[in-house]
Amino acid sequence: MVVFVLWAILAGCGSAAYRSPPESVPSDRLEGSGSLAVRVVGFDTRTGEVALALYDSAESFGARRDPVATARLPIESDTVIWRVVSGLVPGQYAVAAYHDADADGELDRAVAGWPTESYGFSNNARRIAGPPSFKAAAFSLEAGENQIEIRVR
Ligand SMILES: [Ca+2]
Repeated sequence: MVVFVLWAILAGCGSAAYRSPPESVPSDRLEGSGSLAVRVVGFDTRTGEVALALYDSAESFGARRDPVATARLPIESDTVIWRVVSGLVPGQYAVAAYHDADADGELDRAVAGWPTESYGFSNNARRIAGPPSFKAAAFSLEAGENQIEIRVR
């Protein structure tokens, strides 16, 4: 069950459309809003893609539904940077990421259900079994530019 939930959260990565701000307002100029850059490191190979999802509540994080933004980015160097410049409202957010090494759109799992592709969360939150809580993975996004780093493993 716990493993299933982890899988479900990670499966949400890259599965929903990116919510862009109104076109008439440059996204980085919405008053009081924040932008986010997520550095992802720790890839054991440069194959495939990294799938990412940004959540703004414990409910959406726990249910891996309604992410604020998602992305799938190729791994062209040791570091992948996801720039989420979308007029984010300051507050608590959490990011889930996994290395889709074979680019099949899924987090590969062993027969027992445990992920065989590397993954990580904001704050590098991790538990031995199952996903971290939103509280453990959440960070405060402030107005202006924000940057976090996630190490997948
Ligand atoms: Ca995969």
